[in-house]
Amino acid sequence: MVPASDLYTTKREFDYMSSEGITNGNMVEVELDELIPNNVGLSSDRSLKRSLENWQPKFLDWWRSMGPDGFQEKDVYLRTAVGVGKDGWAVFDYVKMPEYRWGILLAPKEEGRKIPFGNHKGEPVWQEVPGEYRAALRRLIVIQGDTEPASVEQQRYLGKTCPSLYDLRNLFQINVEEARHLWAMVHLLQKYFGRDGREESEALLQRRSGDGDRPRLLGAFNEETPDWLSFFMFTFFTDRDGKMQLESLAQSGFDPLARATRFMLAEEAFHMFVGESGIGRAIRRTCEVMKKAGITDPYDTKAIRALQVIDLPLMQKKVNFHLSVTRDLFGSEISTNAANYFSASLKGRYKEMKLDDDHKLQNDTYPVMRYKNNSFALEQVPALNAINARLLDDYTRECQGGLNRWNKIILDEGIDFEICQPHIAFNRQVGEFAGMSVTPLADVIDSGIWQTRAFEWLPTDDDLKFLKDLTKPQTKPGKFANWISPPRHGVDNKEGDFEYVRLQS
Ligand code: BYC
Ligand code: FE
Ligand code: FE
Repeated sequence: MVPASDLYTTKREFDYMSSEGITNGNMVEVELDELIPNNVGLSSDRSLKRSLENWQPKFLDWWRSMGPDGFQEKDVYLRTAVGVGKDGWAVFDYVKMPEYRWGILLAPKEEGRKIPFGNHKGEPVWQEVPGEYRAALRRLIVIQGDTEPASVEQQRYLGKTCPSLYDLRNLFQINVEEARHLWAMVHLLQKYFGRDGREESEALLQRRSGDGDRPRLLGAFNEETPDWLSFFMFTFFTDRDGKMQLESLAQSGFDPLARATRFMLAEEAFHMFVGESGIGRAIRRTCEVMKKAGITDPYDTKAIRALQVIDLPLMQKKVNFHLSVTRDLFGSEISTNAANYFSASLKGRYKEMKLDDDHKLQNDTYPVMRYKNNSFALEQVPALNAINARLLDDYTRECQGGLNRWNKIILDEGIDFEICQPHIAFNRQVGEFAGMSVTPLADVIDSGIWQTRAFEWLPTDDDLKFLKDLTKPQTKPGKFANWISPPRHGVDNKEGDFEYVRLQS
């Protein structure tokens, strides 16, 4: 049986969209001939059209200077969303990236939609920003918007070391889609937040990932993505935070935000697929090469690295790093900000509509892991304050699904190794466990000792150098770098040696 993660991705995304009703219902015409393709009736909103068309060249300047380095004039086999319906979803063709049709696409309006949670539960959803929530909504949209270009900046140099044209194309697909997510948030800012919104849209193009003076807003988006294993880890772990956050915003009482994020979610599925399958392929290759060389000890890293594949302990270290940094993106486990967002009906919970409670949570509690009296234990706290903790729990469960599938590959190859999630308190900078010195197995230790042992748990400079040296570009159609297996299926069902990126053009 083909594992779910290996199924043809567009089908998965399409199934997701169908299950969420994104592809059903009455579709608003997509204005495809406009400078900015859209299904928001831009042609009849002159001032918004003008302000977005004014922002567009600045966006393109940003894309050219901070988007993929090189490759801008190459033909890339990309999927462009030209509509939110069945026919518009999967249109594949060769495109030069700066000519990609970045558009504004909202999931269809649900007639009669009612606010599903918070103090305004049951009221009709808002089509305009309620004055009292203006600042909070602006902040949520800006934070969401800031992560999108940040990830493009982080991935800027990866094209140069791609393991195959297939992977190169997937990288670029993700990059153009993250840039479209920026468009989605900029549309909301410019349409609903007037002058403030226009200023925020400019600032979104001015902050830079990792910059000392003007960094991106959230920690993980200022880290480097220096090699392809990091990229796959990022798309598995960090894009999945994106998914969880977008799912929460997709519940919002502010309907334009709910509709924008619902359509973004459909694209997110592909990003996580790239991460999960990428790591799975690297694991499979490592195991195969080990077996062929007669290496049974996964900790014989010297011998394994000599064969130019990534040892499993290093994969575990990368998991430890990306997972802990991404957990920080959920904010403090116990957070009054999150309680306020929820009570104000701005940001809900994962699968809010499927949860069986009053969706107001004023009298409920939720168990949150805390460190007290020298031990970790669950403590019941007011559910409203535990919204971030709950989302992090949902996220942890989802991650485990992927880890189980990777471990199945290792098991099937007959190698004795298991990739695990480090303890929730490991290496945290935000929230309950910020600043504690905790091992992946939950031992709380002296901070000096933690520092001297960090090399056991997190990638060292030597590890990163190994990865950097390993990832040499492989750009022959149908060929793959030594450290990674081919995927099971091509994009858009293309044959193995399909030229996903025309480097000669
Ligand atoms: N780094 O109550 P707290 C994606 C600040 S990823 C730096 O703990 P709250 C994507 C916080 O701002 C999804 N600062 O947290 C993925 C606050 O500051 P003030 C992005 C941080 O507010 C891959 C203070 O600490 N979307 O889409 O409940 C590729 C205390 O706040 C961090 C969203 O995040 C941090 N990690 O929750 C491309 C959704 N964490 O007020 C794209 C929108 C917290 O003291 N954002 N702080 O100055 C939110 O819902 C919330 O802002 C957060 C934080 C969940 C991020
Ligand atoms: Fe995104
Ligand atoms: Fe994404």
